[in-house]
Amino acid sequence: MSSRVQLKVVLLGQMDCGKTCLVTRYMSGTFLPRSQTTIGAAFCQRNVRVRQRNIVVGIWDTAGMEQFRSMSSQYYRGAKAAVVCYDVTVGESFGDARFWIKEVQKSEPNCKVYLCGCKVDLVRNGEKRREVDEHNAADFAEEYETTFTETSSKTGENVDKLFLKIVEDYADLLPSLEEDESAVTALEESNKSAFSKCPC
Ligand SMILES: Nc1nc2c(ncn2[C@@H]2O[C@H](COP(=O)(O)OP(=O)(O)O)[C@@H](O)[C@H]2O)c(=O)[nH]1
Ligand SMILES: [Mg+2]
Repeated sequence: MSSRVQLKVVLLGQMDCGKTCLVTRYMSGTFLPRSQTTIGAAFCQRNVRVRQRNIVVGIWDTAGMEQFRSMSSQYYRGAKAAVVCYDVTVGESFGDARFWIKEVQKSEPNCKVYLCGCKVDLVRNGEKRREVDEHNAADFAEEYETTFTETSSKTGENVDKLFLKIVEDYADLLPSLEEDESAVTALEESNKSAFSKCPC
């Protein structure tokens, strides 16, 4: 049975920068070594327990529309978090990140943005040269008031941590459990007094 999504997370970024692999690693703990273009609408859902709450997280992945730099407004609608990805070995993809941050901030001003440098394993093992400096990316993230991290979907580095932070940030904005309880108590009290006033 599917539950109602509370926390909508959207993935954004240049084609091939690693978005689908990031979602796959988080959802199933696996890595797809072959390039697979996301076909059709990609959506997945996961229940996460944080701060003594169960939160239903829905993750939307782009379906190739990113190559035209045009996502439908429906894609952004209601998103509470956006993971804006780039490839740490492709400088141009970092330039694109700026575009996506502006797009999401324009469409959903309350959506929290997380900047994510993907494929960091390629520079750690010397397979590829880094084209995006970590400090520049961190400064850039600060300028746009976003959170910054570098991940590898191949090794799993920082992947769970990134999504856990997204869910925790969301949970921190919810009314506290005590407030929920006192609201329920207040409601019960008001119901009681409503009954006591009942003429029948
Ligand atoms: N080494 C390495 N390759 C990656 C990583 N993430 C994605 N890739 C590869 O990069 C290519 C594009 O990845 P994909 O997730 O489909 O990109 P998308 O178009 O942004 O969804 C694929 O061939 C992946 O196997 C990573 O963390 N490390
Ligand atoms: Mg994809």
